Amino acid sequence: MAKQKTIGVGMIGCGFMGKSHGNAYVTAARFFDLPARPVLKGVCGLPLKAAQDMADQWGFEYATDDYKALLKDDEIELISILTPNNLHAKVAIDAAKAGKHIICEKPLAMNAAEAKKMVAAVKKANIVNMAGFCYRRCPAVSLAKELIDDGKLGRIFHVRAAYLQDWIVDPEFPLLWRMAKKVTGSGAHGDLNAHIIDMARFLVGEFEEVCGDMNTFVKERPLPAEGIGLSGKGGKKKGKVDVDDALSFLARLTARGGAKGDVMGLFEATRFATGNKNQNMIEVNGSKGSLRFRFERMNELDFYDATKPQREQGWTNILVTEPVHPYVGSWWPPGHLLGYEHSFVHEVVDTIQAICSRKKEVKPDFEDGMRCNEVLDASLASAKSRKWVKVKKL
Ligand code: SOE
Repeated sequence: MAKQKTIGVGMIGCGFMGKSHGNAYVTAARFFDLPARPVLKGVCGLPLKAAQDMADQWGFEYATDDYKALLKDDEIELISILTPNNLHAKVAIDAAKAGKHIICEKPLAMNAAEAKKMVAAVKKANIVNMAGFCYRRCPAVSLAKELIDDGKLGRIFHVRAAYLQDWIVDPEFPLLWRMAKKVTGSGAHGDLNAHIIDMARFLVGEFEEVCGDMNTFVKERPLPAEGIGLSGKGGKKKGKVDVDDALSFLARLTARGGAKGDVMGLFEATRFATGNKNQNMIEVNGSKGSLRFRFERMNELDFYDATKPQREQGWTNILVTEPVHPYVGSWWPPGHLLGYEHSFVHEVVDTIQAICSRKKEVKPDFEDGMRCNEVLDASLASAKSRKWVKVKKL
């Protein structure tokens, strides 16, 4: 058997996203026919023990607490940036200068101005760059895109999306980095609206203007005493929460091929939607039909085909597990469901294919990440001013 080409991988950050990307790199070549097999080289994390534990558990060759060590390693070609948001720009620009291909977690940057510098750096370095909006690569969302591009929905009227969680409803839940403005930029907004903004751009088109509202329901929380990531305990001392707990906004969008600003959009991100654990949902209504997706039922896509004879019209629930559905043919037989982690495997598959291709392009790229940051910036400014704000394209 001919020896398969390999591609050295480095990971910076080893929390929740470390596991998602680590698993994707380990799994991708086992299921997909890849032009190069990822090899886990180095992982960087703080404290060093966290990186060492990750290296041992996932099979990285070494651990470090200095990300520049990974950038100096000539055997590493592809880097995943999985740090808190305030480090994305610095690390990505350094990685681009070192000539590494990059997958960077979302939101790409703290704001659009910072994202613009990242876009410039990856363009200059001519490297493959992906912004980690994983939900695009759930097979049901990819199928929705195919159906919309095939014209199945006709002229688009509405896009309605919500990302609902409830993990911080308890006021005693500690003030983790995801609630500290200088580290995260914003709260539910950058964390969750980033995803649904990207899905709306993917499925429908570009944002023109927005009108937002936001609230911070719990203004002070215990500072974390122990634990990292999405869990951990609070201590006795309290700190001020300086980000939103929820941010909703109206929008006007331009659908591909449609009149400017003709589509009405409605978006909501909250960590206070009691009972909703990770309910990321989107619905698109058009002149010929509608589509809706709910992540907590991620293997299904609902389609209403209004072109059918009236007596046959009704919502069709498509179980997206047939080999004809995007990505599915490489997994299990029909009816064997996929999960959250598969969307990250699909990111890795498409990134490696791009690295080995002549065009060296993959979507969503850093420019898409910047477009999303522009919408985040505009809707945050609007929620503060309580006025409609135009989305400024940088
Ligand atoms: C936390 O709210 C979080 O982990 C997000 O940061 C992810 O992007 C989302 O997919 C799941 O929830």
